[in-house]
Amino acid sequence: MTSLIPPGCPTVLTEDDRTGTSVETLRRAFMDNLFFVQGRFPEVATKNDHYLALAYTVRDRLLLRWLNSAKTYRDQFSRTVCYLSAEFLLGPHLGNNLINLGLYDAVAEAMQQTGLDLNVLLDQEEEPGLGNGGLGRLAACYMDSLATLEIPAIGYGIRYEYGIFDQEIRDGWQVEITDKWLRYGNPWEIARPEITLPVKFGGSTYSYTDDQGRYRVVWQPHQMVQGIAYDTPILGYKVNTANLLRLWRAEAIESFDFQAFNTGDYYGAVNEKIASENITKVLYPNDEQLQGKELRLMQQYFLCSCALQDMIRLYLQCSSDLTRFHHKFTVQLNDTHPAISVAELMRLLVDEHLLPWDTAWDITRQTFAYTNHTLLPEALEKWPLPLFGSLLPRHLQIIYEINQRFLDQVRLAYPGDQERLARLSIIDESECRYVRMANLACVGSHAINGVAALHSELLKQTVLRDFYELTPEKFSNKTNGVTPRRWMVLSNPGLTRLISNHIGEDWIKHLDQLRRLEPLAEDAGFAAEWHAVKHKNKVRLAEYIQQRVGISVDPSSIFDILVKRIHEYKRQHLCVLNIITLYQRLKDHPNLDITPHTFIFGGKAAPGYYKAKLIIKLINSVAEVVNTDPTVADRLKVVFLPDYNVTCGQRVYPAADLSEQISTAGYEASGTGNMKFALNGALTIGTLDGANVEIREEVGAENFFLFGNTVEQLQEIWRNGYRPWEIANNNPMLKRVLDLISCGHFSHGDTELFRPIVEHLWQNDRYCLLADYQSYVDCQEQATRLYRDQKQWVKMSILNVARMGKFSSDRAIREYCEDIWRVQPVHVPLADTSYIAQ
Ligand code: BZD
Repeated sequence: MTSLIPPGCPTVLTEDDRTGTSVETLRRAFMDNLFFVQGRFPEVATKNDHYLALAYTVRDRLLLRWLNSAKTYRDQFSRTVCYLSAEFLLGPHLGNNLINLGLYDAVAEAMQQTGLDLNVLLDQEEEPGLGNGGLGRLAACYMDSLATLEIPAIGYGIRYEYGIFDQEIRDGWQVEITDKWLRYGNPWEIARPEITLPVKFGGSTYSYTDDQGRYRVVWQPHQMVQGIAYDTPILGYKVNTANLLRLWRAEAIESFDFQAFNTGDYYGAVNEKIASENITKVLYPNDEQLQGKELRLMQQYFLCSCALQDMIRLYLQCSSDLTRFHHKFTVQLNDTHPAISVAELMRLLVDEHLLPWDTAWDITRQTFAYTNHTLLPEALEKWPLPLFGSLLPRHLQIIYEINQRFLDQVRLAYPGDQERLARLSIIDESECRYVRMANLACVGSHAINGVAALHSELLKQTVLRDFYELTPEKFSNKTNGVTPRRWMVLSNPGLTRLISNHIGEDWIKHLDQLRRLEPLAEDAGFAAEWHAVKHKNKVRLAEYIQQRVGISVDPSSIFDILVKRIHEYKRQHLCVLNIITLYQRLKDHPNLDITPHTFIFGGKAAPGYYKAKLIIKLINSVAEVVNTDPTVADRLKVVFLPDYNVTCGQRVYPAADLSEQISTAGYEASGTGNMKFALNGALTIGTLDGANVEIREEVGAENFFLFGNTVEQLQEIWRNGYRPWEIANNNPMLKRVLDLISCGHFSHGDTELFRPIVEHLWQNDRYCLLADYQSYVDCQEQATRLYRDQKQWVKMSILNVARMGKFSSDRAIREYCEDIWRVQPVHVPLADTSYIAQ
């Protein structure tokens, strides 16, 4: 193990204390932190003390790289990517940082010498759940890749006091528990109370002409809060680059408190404080009732205002010429949640920094790019005008101005086309009036992208069609990717070792190199090792299931896994229909020779989404019956893993045989779980939806279980009048399955409980479960039959992994860098600690 400090370099702190990486140094630094940071003797230290002492030991080693990165960027005034996202679903830091530092084995050894088990300490970490699902996790994978590729980047987000709720299952139902992730402190962040920025809300505006004849607008807010920065270093894999994740927490501004206090309104002052702090209190779940939630709009604006003010602050430290702002910063809008940034940057440039409108508009458009993550029309954000105007009166004026100028251009391009004008307008004038955030994002950005090839095509044909026709050159596709560091190296050490033993370690940074595994797919010895790794991972998951939910599952059965947020379009209930079909077959033919099958589900439902919660209840109800029926005799098992999160995902993906990616074609923008499964050697059963299409293209149609109607076929079905009841009446097994649910077989005789689900399937079936049912059941049978031929299955598994190189987030980030951000890597030189002395 080499020291980070070059020989001969004068050290102020001894290298051993903060930067050393030998086992002995790590062990000593850990003991030191246990004593001086945690204030504990080894005899009385708890697991959490041990975890924190280790976290601080690791953090010291991060800080060295972080400060060097910051210094390098500052010295070079490096072009920087700012990733603006209301969510960053990071997952636990400790293991990931150990992997990226290359210190995992050394620390494991140091802990062992101290009589501790690193795995136990890793389990102590409470993950920051600052995201709902795919969108937030994508932001985290992208931060990892940006640092690994040595791209200067800042992630800007919100430091929610409560992240996504913890899920408990009681009597089969989801119960939401608040996520107090900060309860025991967060060793990975550094508070920056000196980086504090004011954010205004409400009030009114007035205008005047200043003494230089300039038209000026002043916003007199009703409320003012301050954003305080909390910084977390994001280290790249085996590089010196550590980028910044800057999350903002809202706080009352003291002078406001005192004002109220002095007028004798003490409780008013306290209320003001509470109201301010509420802004970053809780992450909103991704349900559809978000529109109209004032606090949500406040959160969004708070994030954007803090982030943009911070960028301008950093810019002005090095240059006073704001007209070149977009040369220093390129800002990616992660969906429309931060789209109000477009109006905020205009406000800051025009009102506060006195730039002419046209100059400011040029800068703004060249600064922003927008990623869309959904095709669901009801999920497109829009804010009622009265709400928007009362909270952000100046922004509404700015949006009107942007819109007027934009619509003038549209009129020139499409004379007389009033309908198109109405569709393109940032203001929805139908019924009650709204601000359409996707329109604002499109108008204010120089680039717009979808997150998988199919999704990007459908965007152009559906929700963003008019924008595509107007400015086709802005549109591109950037297929999502996932980081192999967390999703293979950290979570699947067995597979990582096996692969690296055969092709070296380059694949971890250059995932295309996995191709070199292809010839090994025919190698019996390699296949046997591959199988052994998967089996071991399955045994580990089986133990976890036993301990977590008390269900014993057979690691030799096929592990068929569906983990993701619960939503009707993701069709968890289609999987349930297949389970009931298998159950019914076993009841009809008790001696039927079926492949022993373990179905594993996991995922949270938005608290306000009743149908999704009912689907969880249905899964658990079916599990209860199937798992205890003596006729089934352990050949079928159904498990619902509570509180699915990143930590749980790290256990689940490596243990999967079959990955369920069964959304209705045209609804899943991309999916990223599909990539994590395939990278860990699971075969996919899926529809032609989102990135499934590209995964199948890469791994080969013969190594992918495809079923279901395509987007075009579904369009045809709806055009001809979709009649799900006819499908059910003409398919005896399907009808029996639906009837079995309706008659209360899984609900202790209650015939009402699941009626909302079953009735919807009979009568409307928006997500076409019945249209895809038979194809799915047949495909499932084909997959499970093939599973009996382990030689063939393992070969397909190896080929899947070998051909998944495209789905690294490194590839995705390289594409963003080249096509959208036009940003180059900046090498951070090996640790120079000399300035620590200054
Ligand atoms: O984004 C998801 C899509 O559904 C996936 O198909 C895609 O792979 C990922 C990443 O691109 N979208 C979300 O996860 N969306 C949210 O979590 C969300 C959060 C708040 C409000 C609305 C949606």
